[in-house]
Amino acid sequence: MSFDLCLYLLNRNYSSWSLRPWLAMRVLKIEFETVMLIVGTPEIPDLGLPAADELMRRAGPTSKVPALHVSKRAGGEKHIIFESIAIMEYLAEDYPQLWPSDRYERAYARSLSAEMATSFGAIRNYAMNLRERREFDPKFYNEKVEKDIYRLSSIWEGLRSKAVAKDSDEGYLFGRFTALDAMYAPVMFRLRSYGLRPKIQGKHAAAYVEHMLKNEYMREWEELASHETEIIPRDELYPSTK
Ligand SMILES: N[C@@H](CCC(=O)N[C@@H](CS)C(=O)NCC(=O)O)C(=O)O
Repeated sequence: MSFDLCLYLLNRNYSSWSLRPWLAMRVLKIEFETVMLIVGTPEIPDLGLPAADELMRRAGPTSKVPALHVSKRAGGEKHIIFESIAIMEYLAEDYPQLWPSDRYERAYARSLSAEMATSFGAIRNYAMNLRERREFDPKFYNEKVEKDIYRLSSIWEGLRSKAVAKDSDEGYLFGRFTALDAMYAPVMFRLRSYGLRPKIQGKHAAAYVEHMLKNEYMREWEELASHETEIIPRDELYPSTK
C-alpha cells in the first residue's frame, strides 16, 4: 500500500523534537515532505503567543511538532501521528531496522528512548540552538547537569564498548543506527553549543558524540538550519528559564 508522508517541523535551529524523527527518516532513506512552521518572524515573534498557537494547531491535536501526516493515496484517508516515540514506532512497523533486532536490546533501546523523552531536565534546560557556541561556563554547571551528563556518559560508554567489538559496527549505540541514536541527537548539539563535550566521561562515549556530530544527516540538518534567520527569544536564554 502506498502512503504519502508529510512531517511537520518547527525552526530547525531550535527544534530538538523536530530533529529526532526527521533524522531517523533521512537515515532510513524514507521519502517524505516537510512542512516548516516558522516562528521568530515579525508576524509570529515567539512561541506561546496567540499567533504561534494558531500556527502550531496546523501540526495536529497537541499543537506540537513533530507530527507525521499520513495520507493513503488511493483512499484519501488521513492520519496524524504525534509524539516522537509514537512516530518512531509507526515508522518501525515498515522499517523494523529502526530498533535493534535482539528482543532484549530492543527493549533496552525503548527503555532508554522513553527515559530520554521524559528525563534529563537539566541538560534540556540548555536550549538547543545550533547557532550558539559558548565556552564552558562553570556558573551554569551544577550538580543536576553533572548527574545528567554522568548518566548519558555511562549509557553511551556501556553500549559503545559492546558495539565496538561487532564486525558490523558503524559507530552507533547498537552498532548500526537505531531510533535510540535519533533520540539522543539534540543532546549532541547542546554539548557542542555550551562547551560541555569535555564533561563526557569514557573514551567510547566521547567518540560517539563526535561520530554523531559527523553523521551526514546531522550535517544536512545543520546546513538547512544555517539558512534560517529567525530568532526565537525564549530559546536564546542561557540558562533557560522557560
Ligand atoms: N512530547 C512531544 C514534545 C514535542 C514538543 O514539545 N515540541 C515543541 C518543539 S521542539 C513544540 O512543538 N512546541 C510548541 C509550543 O510550545 O507551542 C514529542 O515527543 O514529540
